[in-house]
Amino acid sequence: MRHEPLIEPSTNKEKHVLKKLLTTLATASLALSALAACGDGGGDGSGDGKTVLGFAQVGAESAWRTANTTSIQESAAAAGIELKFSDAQQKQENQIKAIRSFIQQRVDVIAFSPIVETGWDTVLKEAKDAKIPVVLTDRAVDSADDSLYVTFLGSDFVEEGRRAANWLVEEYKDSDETVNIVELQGTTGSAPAIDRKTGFEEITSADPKFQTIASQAADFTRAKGKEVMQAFLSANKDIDVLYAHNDDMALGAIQAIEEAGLKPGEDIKIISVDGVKDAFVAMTEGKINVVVECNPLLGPQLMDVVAKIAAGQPTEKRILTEEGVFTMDQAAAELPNRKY
Ligand code: GYE
Repeated sequence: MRHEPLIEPSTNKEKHVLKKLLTTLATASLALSALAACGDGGGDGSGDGKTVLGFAQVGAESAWRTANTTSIQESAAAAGIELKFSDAQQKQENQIKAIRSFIQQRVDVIAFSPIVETGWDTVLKEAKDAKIPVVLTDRAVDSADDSLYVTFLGSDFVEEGRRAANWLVEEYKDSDETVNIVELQGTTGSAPAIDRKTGFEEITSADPKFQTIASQAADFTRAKGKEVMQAFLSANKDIDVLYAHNDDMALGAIQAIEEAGLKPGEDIKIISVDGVKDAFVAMTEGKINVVVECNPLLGPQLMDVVAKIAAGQPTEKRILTEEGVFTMDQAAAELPNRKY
């Protein structure tokens, strides 16, 4: 069967009009690809056909964060994704600026790890209006409008808090005495600080023998962990357990405990979260009792999501990372496997 042409010019004039139309279309398409190659159009900021990802990182506050950054940089390179990376140095305003700059540069996808949970709606609406999809990694935002991001890839921090408390319940199952707990919280207002506290309290509040006698933010850093632990030690005579929301704060606190003439891991039992190499070393030395793992190596999963989005494929709204719990007696066997 012969296919009828959609437009069949019969007269010379019609032929001329059609020729002109085709030339105009060809010129327009050339112009469009040139625009895309300029780096500010067509949703391809690089011009060499690569997907461009703008990533706004929290900072470099902990070993976890450093491992997370390396993972993202290495996986982007391996996946052939062009990465524009910005470090907000633990300031929300810097992260907002970075996101605005990514919008201006018209990157294909924006990903970021929100320092705190709230205050993102305005800038996320700007990204949405510019039709640039946003992926949340590691930390979530607290927003009523979940259309402002495509997916959230990261850990379940509430569950991590529960796992930390479950170890405690097991450790003290045969004792009726009061257990005095001090807590070093992560950055105030951040998802891991809020959720790790919530999950821990959910379990410990079921038994009145568990008493949290002091709880304060130490910003996820070693220096602050040490400083706040010193304050806890001088204000409280009888601390049984330290629950630190991350390893760096626990490692800082260990210094304070040792300087006070006490034995970390014995006089004061230590529960921590993350699972970085130095924490495993501390466990093999008997100074940390248990570490709840939080995996920073999100890069490969993030690049998969970015590639899917760039290809117009659907993604799940929530992507969880898989994690375990490690106790002192398992530390030596696991230490050689720790990459960060
Ligand atoms: O636990 C801490 C880091 O958001 C899960 O941030 C992350 C946390 C991690 O500074 O070490």
